[in-house]
Amino acid sequence: MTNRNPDLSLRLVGEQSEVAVVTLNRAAKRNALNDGLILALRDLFQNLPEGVRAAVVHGSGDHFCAGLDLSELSERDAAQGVLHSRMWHSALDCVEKGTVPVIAALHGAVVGGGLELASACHIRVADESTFYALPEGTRGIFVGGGGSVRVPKLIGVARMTDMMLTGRVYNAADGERIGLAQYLVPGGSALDKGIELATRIAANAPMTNFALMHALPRIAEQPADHGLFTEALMASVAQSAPEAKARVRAFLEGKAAKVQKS
Ligand code: 1HE
Repeated sequence: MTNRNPDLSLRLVGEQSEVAVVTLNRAAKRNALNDGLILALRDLFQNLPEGVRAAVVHGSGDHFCAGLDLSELSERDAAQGVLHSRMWHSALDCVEKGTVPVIAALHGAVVGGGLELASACHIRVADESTFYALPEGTRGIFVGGGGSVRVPKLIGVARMTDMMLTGRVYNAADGERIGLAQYLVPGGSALDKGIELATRIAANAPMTNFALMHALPRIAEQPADHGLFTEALMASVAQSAPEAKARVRAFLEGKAAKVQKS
């Protein structure tokens, strides 16, 4: 692994070290994301160890992440500002469109760039202490880490506009209700739940995970006719993988789990 930034750590869990647990380690600064930490995230997700099949991102201390490190918001001209935002884009693209599904395990503040990081993940698990905000509006700036593309996909343009115009803060329960997180769990249990889900995801056929990460979001943005064609191509690729054939055969032979009523 190329990451040597002490503000970011990686540990492998699971019977075959198949789950990567990525920890933001800047609790004294509420895990605010400075340039070094953003680049370390990019490097880490570009170079996950072989054998890793799913990842969980969480924050140390009382908060997930306080967003952009405001102490680095120095004088930049327009071109430098664009390049800085593009650096965030490339790092968070490595999270969203990397090699494995990523779960954000949330607690405390998930604000500004912290929400942008969380929204680049595929699943968000929030504990009861979680709160969400986009204080960029009140700081006189704008989102720059992909938030204007990803957050409206979760909650819609109207809710994001309200968060930024009025400084509205959503608590954990309301966050789950509007779609900021898919799971709401008791205080202190988001990381455990995230690892549990990641372990389950790691056991999927790799082609299924690939299709969900790389085909589904693109299909959702295609015109229906194109989307249906892409879906057919992806379905055919997935079905023809030997692992899919083996899994279907196992079910037909009564050797695989049935879907259980929840
Ligand atoms: C920081 C940052 C930060 C804390 N950059 N240093 N994000 C924000 O506007 C959110 C700003 N932060 C907060 O509102 C609060 O810190 C929290 C609600 C997250 C946490 O509150 P609390 O009471 O636990 O901590 P604190 O006392 O406010 O902060 C502890 C230290 O962390 C303190 O430094 P210290 O040297 O005085 O101990 C804070 O200055 C420092 N700290 N947050 C720098 N964000 C790609 S564009 C994205 C654009 C954005 O993300 S804008 C939104 C930025």
